[in-house]
Amino acid sequence: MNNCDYSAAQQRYASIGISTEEAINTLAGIPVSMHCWQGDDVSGFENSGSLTDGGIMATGGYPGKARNADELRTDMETAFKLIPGKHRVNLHAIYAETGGNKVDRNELSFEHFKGWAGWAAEQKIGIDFNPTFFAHPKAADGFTLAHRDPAVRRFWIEHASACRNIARHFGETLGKACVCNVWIPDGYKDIPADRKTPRLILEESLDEIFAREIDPALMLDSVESKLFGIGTESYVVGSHEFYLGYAVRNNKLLCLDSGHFHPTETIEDKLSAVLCFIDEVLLHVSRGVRWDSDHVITLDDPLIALAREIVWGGFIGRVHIGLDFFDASINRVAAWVIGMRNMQKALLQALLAPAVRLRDFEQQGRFTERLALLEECKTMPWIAVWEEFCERNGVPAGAEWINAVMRYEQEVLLKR
Ligand code: RNT
Ligand code: ZN
Repeated sequence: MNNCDYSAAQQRYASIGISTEEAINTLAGIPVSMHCWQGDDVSGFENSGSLTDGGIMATGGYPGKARNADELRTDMETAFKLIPGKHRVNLHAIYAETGGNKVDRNELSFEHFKGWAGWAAEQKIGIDFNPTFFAHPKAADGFTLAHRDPAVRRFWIEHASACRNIARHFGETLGKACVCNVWIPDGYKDIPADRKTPRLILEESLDEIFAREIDPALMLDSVESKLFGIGTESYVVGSHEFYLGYAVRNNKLLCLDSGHFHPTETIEDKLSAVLCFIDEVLLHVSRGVRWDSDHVITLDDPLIALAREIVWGGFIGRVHIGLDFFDASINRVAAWVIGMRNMQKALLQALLAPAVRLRDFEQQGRFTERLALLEECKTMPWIAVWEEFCERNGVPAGAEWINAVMRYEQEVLLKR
């Protein structure tokens, strides 16, 4: 791309009242939390249980997955070199570095994440965190925080508490609040006779976990709902209604994962609704294909619609954007790059759209013009602005990034 394409685009946007410079600056200030678990198919470093026990699954046998924290960090650094802007990394408790010692999840402490914290400080990025309630013998029967056995429940409450503490330390060390997101797999394969009791137990567990007040400048609690999972096809304790109610009542962040609703149900419409009642939202941007399959996000209509809601609703400061997919059938570094760049491209398109004009049309009942202009936006020269943004950030603007990943595959990944 050359400057003349950018200045032509700049002029074209100026003619509809949009400043491309402003869009670029705003985009530069929106971090996306890149999930570490795409790098190793959600394996983590513990080897203690099966992923499907948590109702999730990574399929595919693409070579070169990261086997330890150093490899995972190097892979993420490689991805970040191909993604414009400064972002965040989303970690799970199973990525603890315990120096070969077995440390059970209820005993984890910040000590085990010093390697990550040091690296994040060096990279000048923030960290987000997740307790891991799956792939563990104590989750093998499908219940964790909603377990009827108090001893099992205790273990998971301790784990969650340990994780909040780790998250707080990340926030303190890195000077950026760490979002600590609770997702549990609990539920039933077949028709339950009692939907109520597990929910009451879960509520009690959460109350206990969150009883300790932590400064929101350091750590933010969020809760993630789900509709169904593998082995929990008929009933999930932590449903959308459950956590929406919980978040509203207890002033928590609600996490909306785009794969956690009915297969044709998208999440863009939920943002302006839930943000009437809760302060902040966490997004797990994902792509379900027929089920919660966690495919890499593409620049599709749901993604564009979601980005528009974030931007046009004025919610940039209240929505924490995280990605959540894990495809083991393609190059994992490429999966990150594709997903991150798509999220940013969707945001850029939203930033470049004539939102004020569209709203004016709407207010005046001029729906023909609203639809016509919305469609015109799709083919405006936003790509020239994207390329300019990439160039200013020192990353490849177009498809050249793929060669960089393929070189890395040859030189590093295939040697693992
Ligand atoms: C599972 C949830 C959850 C996980 C990650 C690994 O359905 O989406 O967020 O994907 O925590
Ligand atoms: Zn998720």
